[in-house]
Amino acid sequence: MLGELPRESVVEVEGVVRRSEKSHRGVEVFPTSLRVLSRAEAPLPLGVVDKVGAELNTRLDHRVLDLRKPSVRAIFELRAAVLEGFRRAYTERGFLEVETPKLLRQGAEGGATLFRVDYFDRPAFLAQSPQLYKQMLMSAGFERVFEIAPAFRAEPSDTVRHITEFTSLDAEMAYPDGPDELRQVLESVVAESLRFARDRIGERGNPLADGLPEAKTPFPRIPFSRCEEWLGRPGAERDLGTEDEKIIGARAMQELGSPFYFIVDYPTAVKAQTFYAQRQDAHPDLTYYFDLGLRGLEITSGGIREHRIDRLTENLVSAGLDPSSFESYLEAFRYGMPPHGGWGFGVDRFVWALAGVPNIREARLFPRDRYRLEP
Ligand code: AMO
Repeated sequence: MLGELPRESVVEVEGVVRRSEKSHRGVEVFPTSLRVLSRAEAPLPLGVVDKVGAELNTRLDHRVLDLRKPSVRAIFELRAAVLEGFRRAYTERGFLEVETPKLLRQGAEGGATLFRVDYFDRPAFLAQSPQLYKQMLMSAGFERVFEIAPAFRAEPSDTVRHITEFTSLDAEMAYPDGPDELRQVLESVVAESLRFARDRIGERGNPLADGLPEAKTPFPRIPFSRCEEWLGRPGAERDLGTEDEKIIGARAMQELGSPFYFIVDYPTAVKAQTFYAQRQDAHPDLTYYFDLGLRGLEITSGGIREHRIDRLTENLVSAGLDPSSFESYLEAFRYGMPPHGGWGFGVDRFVWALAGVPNIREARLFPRDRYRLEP
C-alpha cells in the first residue's frame, strides 16, 4: 500500500523507531500501522525532493510545494530571526513599535509609483512608505519609533531587486546630534540583528548561518562626490543606477574592506523630490541624506528631516507638489516639531542579500510584482 501512495501525501504512522545509518536523521520508523490523512494528487506540478531545479516562475506558481524544500524554508527562518533581532535591538534602544495607516490620501515618494484604490466615492492610495506618519509621531512627542509593515510601489520595471509589495522597516528619532548619530544607531542595530540571527539559526543547523557577512562597525562613510569620482563622472550629480551601485559596492569591498557602507552627503539636486530631506546649513547644494549599501545593493535611505515649516513648504513647492494636499502632515509642524531624522530599511532586500539567492522574490513567501498577483 505504501508503494502506491503518491508522494507528498499526509499520513499518520505508528511504528517502531530504530537507529539507522542509512537515514540522514540517524533514525528510521518501521510502521506497524498507517493512516492516510490527505492523499496528494499525482503528478505533482513541482517536485519537492527532486534534485533538478525548476524555473523561478514555476516555483512561485506552486509556491506551497516550493516552500516545503528545506533550502527554501531556511530563508524564512533567517528572515524571522533577522526581524526578531531588529525588534529586540530597536526596543532596547528605546524605540516604540508603531503601526501607521496604509490607505492614504497622498503619497510621499513620488506620484509615479503610487497605487490608486477606490475608497468609497473618492480616490485613495496605498502607502509607499510610513514617511509622513513617522514624522508626525515626532510632533506627538513619541521621540523614538519604529515600524515593520508592508509598503506598496507600482514599480513598472521588471528587475531582480524591485517588487510591488515589500516590508519596510522604518525608524524615526527626535533630537539627533546630526546625521552621524542616525548612522550610528542604524549600523549598531543592523550589526546586532545580524549577530542575533546568526546565533539563532546557527543553533538550529541552518546552513545560511555560515554565509552571513561580517558587520564590523563603524561602516565606512563614503561621500556621494567620491562615488561619482569612482564612476568617472565627478560632479555630475546624477542619481545612482543599479550598475553604479554595483561598482561602488565592489570598490567599497576592495578599498575599504567592508560589505556594508554608507553613501553620505547626497546632493540636493539628486534629492529634489525628497521634500522632507533637510539641506545642509553650510552647503545648501548638499542634503543630510545618506544611503546604506550592502555589496552593491541599496538597502536603506534616510537622513535629517526638514522640521521648519516654511522651508518644508518651499521644498514641497519646488518638488512640484501642492502644499494644500499635505495639510494634515503640515499641521504637525505648526505646533512644535522637534528636530528629527530617520530611515527606511528594505527587509526583503536585506534577506535576499543575506540568503545569497538570485532574485528578491525568493525572500518573500508570496511575492507580488507587475505580473504576479497570485498565489
Ligand atoms: P526609499 O524609497 O529609498 O526611501 O525606500 C527605502 C528602502 O526600501 C526598499 N525598497 C524596496 N524594496 C523592494 N522593492 C521595491 N520596489 C523597493 N522600494 C524601496 C529599499 C530602500 O532602500 N521614506 C524613505 C525612507 C526615509 O527617508 O526614512 C523611503 O521610502 O531597501
